[in-house]
Amino acid sequence: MGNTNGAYIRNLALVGHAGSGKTSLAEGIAFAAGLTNRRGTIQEGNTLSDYHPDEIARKHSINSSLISLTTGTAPQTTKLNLLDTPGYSDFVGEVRAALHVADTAVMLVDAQHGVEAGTATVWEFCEHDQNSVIFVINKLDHTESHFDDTVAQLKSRFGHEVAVVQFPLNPGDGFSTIVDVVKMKALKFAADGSYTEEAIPASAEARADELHRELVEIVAESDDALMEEFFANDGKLEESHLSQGLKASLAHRKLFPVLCASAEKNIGTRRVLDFVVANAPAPEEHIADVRGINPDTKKEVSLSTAPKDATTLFVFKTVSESHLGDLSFFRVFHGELHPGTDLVNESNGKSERIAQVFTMSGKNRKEATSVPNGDIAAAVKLKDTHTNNTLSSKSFPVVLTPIEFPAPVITSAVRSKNKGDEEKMSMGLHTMHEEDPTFILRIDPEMHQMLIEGQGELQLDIIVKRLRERYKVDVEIVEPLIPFRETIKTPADTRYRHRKQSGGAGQFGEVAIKLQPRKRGEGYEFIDAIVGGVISGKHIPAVDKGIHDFLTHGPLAGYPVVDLAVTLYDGKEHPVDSNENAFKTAGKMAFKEAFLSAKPVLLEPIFDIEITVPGDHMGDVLGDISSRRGKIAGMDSKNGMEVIRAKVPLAELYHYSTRLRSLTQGRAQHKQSFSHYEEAPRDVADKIVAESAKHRVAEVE
Ligand SMILES: Nc1nc2c(ncn2[C@@H]2O[C@H](COP(=O)(O)OP(=O)(O)OP(=O)(O)O)[C@@H](O)[C@H]2O)c(=O)[nH]1
Ligand SMILES: [Mg+2]
Repeated sequence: MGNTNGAYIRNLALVGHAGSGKTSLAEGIAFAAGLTNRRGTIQEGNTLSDYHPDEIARKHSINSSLISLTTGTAPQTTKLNLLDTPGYSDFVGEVRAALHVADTAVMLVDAQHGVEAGTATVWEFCEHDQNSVIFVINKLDHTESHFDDTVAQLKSRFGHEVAVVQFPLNPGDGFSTIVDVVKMKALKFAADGSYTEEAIPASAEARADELHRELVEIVAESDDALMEEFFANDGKLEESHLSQGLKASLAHRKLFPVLCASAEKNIGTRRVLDFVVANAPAPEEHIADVRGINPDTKKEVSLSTAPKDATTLFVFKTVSESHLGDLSFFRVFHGELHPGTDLVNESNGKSERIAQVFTMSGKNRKEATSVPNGDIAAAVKLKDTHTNNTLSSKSFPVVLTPIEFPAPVITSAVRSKNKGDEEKMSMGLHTMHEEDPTFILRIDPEMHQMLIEGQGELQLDIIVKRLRERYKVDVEIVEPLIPFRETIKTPADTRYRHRKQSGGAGQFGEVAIKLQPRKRGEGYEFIDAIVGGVISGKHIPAVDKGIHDFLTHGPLAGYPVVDLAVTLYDGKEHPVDSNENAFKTAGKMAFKEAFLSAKPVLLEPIFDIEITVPGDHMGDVLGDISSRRGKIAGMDSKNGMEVIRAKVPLAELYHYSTRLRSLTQGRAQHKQSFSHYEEAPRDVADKIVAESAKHRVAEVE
């Protein structure tokens, strides 16, 4: 393999909307580079990257896969690290991780559907990580492919720096030829994916000239010297200047070239490979100066100041599965990594020995003797290292910017089907969180349930399936219990005497209390209004204590009681039989009676939700909100999308993101957060009260 300064490395993430053809293109590139001698297909379930049985069964990628390959003949070889990412929005965590370590995003766009929700989402990630972007318009063999419309959409969404480098000569059935406006040639593809260069047919010449000029102009705009040449030379650039300018403007996000393909028919793929080898930035051309934080001084440091023999690497993915083993995937950001090196995990201070490293292609791995700067590889899973950790040499401690994983959009509760499996369940789920930080595990102490949160139902279903396969724990996903509250609507007044005289010492306590509703959020208050010492001071706190039990388990349906005042204004005591317990019981019983006679109600949590939706789906989303007892709080427009704000009861929001996705073909997004408590409507409350009564009967039985 070439030299070790990283100049020959290209780190690419294949990204795009679900089903746009990323895995098929990766397969074609691996075949074109000679890594495989047979091109696998999604239909046959034999691709390099979708090797997991779940991926084969669903015909969609679920995990990102690393396919490393070498192309070209020595000494002019190039190493390509292709990260094939899943398009389903449930797995955006994988996409964010891949873009964090890739220099260039190869963004696939389905020529039939144009720019889709996934395209726009991934574009934002690329902006955040400042990736170079190459568009590949795929499926041009499809009879309903729309190349020109797709290009127009790309330009209007992502800017005029989107420039056509290739256009299809004969899209649709029989698609075989692409016109390349850098080479100014027609590329005719054969069934084996190879191509021959031919003269551009006369019918396409004018268009090729126009697109060539447009491309040259965008390249020239990126550099003053080129702009001068462009004007002095009648809109032309010398060939070497054009190719250098193209490379530089791609590296600095001043040009987003558009290429053509049919990944399925293996047309264009080889040219995509050649194009990225020639033009995609090498690691140091993409980010010249990698920076991080020194964990000791908390100051920013540049890796260019690190000693030559120091090493820094960043773990962007952790897997532990039977098909692959336990592996930590990483990119080297400084130095060269040799197996046997000791590094420090700067997030926990623990030392890790990197024992064995591998070059990966899908599930196949090959032991490597070193990993140079800029390269991506995997190591046998490190004991105390998780995704997002930086490992560095003792001589140059540094923490690199972590991947920003998205906040969860969906919450479910889980319960193990077999009693006694709870610990195994929580251990397994915890490990899976370490592997996939977008999956979050949370205990709800109030409702005593384990909550799992993530990016979508499919992600949670797969987690549960893996729990069964890997940890032999059977769990079921259930709707989380809603933390209702209980309160009263009218005042009440009750007197209660607790008296017991069976054998031994007696029990006596009598209290008279008044209940008064309070405003939302004002909580519980106990007022001592005893005069003349009818209950002695030492017994008064016992009355309050007796009531306290209801502050966690209310008399109506077992939910915490809130927002009322209790005034203890009268009572009686007995010189011998009165004690703390007697007054506790009296207080408790008096409260229960008073509470149930004071028009008790259930309060339910109301959430603020904010939905971003394209205008043509507004009506559907608004209708759906009102069917969920939601109230619209406001509407706005932002970046060509409509923003709806509403208040919706939590009880109506279970798996709302799934519903929103299906209502809008995945084009809407939402955020939610707790707002306040509000009285639940009668029918909702009646159902909850009846259910809680059922539970109580069951507990007694
Ligand atoms: N007609 C046609 N079909 C294609 C082409 N490329 C891919 N497909 C088909 O489109 C479907 C999706 O292809 P994949 O390669 O799995 O797409 P992907 O982008 O990896 O999908 P996710 O991993 O789910 O995001 C498969 O059925 C492919 O056979 C193409 O160029 N033309
Ligand atoms: Mg895929």
